[in-house]
Amino acid sequence: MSTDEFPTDSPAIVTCGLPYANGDLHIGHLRGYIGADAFNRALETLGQETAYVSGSDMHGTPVAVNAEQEGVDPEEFALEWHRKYEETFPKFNVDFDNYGHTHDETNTELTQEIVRTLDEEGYVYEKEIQVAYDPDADQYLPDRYVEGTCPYCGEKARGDECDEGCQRHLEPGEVEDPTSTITGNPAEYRKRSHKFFRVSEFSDYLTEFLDGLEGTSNARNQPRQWIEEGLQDWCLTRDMEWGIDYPNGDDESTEDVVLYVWVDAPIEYVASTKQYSERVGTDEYDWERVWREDGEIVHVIGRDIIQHHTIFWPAMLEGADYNAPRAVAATGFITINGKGLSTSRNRAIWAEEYLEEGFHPDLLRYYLTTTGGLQQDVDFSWDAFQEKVNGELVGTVGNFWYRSLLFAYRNFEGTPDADVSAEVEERIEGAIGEVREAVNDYSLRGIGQAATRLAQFGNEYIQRNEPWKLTDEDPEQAAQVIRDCVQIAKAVAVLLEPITPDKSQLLWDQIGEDGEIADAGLQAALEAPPRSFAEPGELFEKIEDDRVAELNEKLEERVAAAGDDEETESDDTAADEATNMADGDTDELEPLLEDRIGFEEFQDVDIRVGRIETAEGIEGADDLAKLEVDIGFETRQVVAGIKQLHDLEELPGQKCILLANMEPAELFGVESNGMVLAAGEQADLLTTHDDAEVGEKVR
Ligand code: B3M
Ligand code: ZN
Repeated sequence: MSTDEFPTDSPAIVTCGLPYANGDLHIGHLRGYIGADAFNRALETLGQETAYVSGSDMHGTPVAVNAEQEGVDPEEFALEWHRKYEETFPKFNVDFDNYGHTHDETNTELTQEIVRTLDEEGYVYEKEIQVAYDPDADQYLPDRYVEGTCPYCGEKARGDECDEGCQRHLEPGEVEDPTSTITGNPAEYRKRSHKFFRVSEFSDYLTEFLDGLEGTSNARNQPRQWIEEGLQDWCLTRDMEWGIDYPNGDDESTEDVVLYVWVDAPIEYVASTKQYSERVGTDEYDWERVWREDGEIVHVIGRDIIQHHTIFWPAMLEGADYNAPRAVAATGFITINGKGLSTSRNRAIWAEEYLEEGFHPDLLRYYLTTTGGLQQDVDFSWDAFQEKVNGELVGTVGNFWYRSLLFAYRNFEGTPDADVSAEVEERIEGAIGEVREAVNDYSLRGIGQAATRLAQFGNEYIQRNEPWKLTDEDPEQAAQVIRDCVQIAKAVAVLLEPITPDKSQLLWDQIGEDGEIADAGLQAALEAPPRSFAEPGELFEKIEDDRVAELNEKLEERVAAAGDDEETESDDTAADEATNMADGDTDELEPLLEDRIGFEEFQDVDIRVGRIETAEGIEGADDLAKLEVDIGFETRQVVAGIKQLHDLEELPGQKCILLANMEPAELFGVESNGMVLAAGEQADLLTTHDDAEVGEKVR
């Protein structure tokens, strides 16, 4: 890994979290796979050597439990889903260079080799622990075979993850009040010997690693806290049959166990790269250089698996003498109509369903990558989808493309013979710069916005110059304007290609370019298009209101059929609600409120200048910080959703603005007595700039 900006001289590898091969893919999955695909394509446009790999996650209880429910052998079950995924991804233009699976030979061998190395290097030891057991089922209860309460946040949790609360990984034996998911009986505990990885020895290494880690801020800030709290060693084995065997076959203690799924799953990133290298040849792409020397490793993941990717995985890589990841970009969750996506309640947009409705994949790609920043939760509704597609893709991009190319075709049979004006060239260069910056900031939305804004500029440019009036009055000037517009149209297509690869290709074809726009690179945005082209067609189609009504109805019906019951709602957790400040979607400005209030009503709001005295994280709450704020008369304890977005150590001493007569509330067991005001995606804290004293009222 280098610390240079992209493009660098080292090859990159982009990965996305492996889907468990255990059920249909939905929009929540797609956000990650499309996001990583778009990022990889964007790197390519910068001229970065890169590859994009992933694979199906075949092992562990997520697969074993579901296969058991269907009465099928886990291998057969997982392979069937794997094959479906292989078919589905290309339909969304998710273009993996290699898509393997964790049960194949490459991954099995590599996993055993890496674990053997860790063992030989002294990073593995054996320990007797209490393991949950169900006497009726006569079975040990690893991971999803057991449920209980999270010892960190008190939410309902699975054996190995606090999936509904603080998202932490849980070690065997940690979940409180364990119940067997097989019989519903309380679990018993039995002594078993298991292998442990000395993660605790990597604290200093990981602290330094996190300081240099790129990607999203949540992937640095959360693990820092876990390290501060003290790292536990990590149990590497599980009492089950389905999985990869521990490498030393003759060791009795590992006879009845397999490796924990989270050991072999990330190794598939390496195995999949190796398969790619073997296919194209190491001269073309060298997996060992990437993973063992100087590759730029970029992991795109869901925010629920940050711990695996910023603690366990880099510790494994370091222990086995592999290269460290350059970036971990952790995406937020997807909600549907403001509520948690729930596969059991059928409140999801399924990948196949989306396609069957006849929507082009690029529309969803655009929606998912440009609605909100990467680490924000993104709400999907058919209404918002319609608004975004009709407004930005049809109204701005499509409209500009079509009107400028049609005008060029009708009046000049293609690109007019002229040089691009200095103004337009500069504007395009600016947009290229914005894309470069966005890629280096891991901001997909930034890429999309650079392209859409350029199209918007194109619309204004054509409107301002009115070429339709010029064709008779000043044909030369008309040619100039249209020449500029064709260049802008081409540039928008080039810039948008990582997000809308098909539509960009179609535009590329329409202006008479040869080959693949994906191979063209960002500089192509400034290169002259061919002289002549055929009559263009419209590339985006408006989504009509009745279509949206129909889709909403379908969604409501199937959620109702699945028995949506607000009483048992567990997807929208307290944690999610408490962190709205960090996650609020600020892509579009919120509309202004119509209702006016009088000065007296405003007087009811007591806003004060404060000074932050202390700031610390709240245990179990990933986004919340506890602040002590001096407001002149007294010091207030306030909970704010800013932990991921600010360096807490830098806050003491800073002035802030506090809503003092806010009803007290309790969040994660901590009283919040007021609200600090902030704006924007990064929770920019409001403050005063001159002589306002602590305690003074804001009017
Ligand atoms: N299979 C799915 C998840 O927990 C899991 C990812 C593995 S990535 C190495 O999101
Ligand atoms: Zn928890």
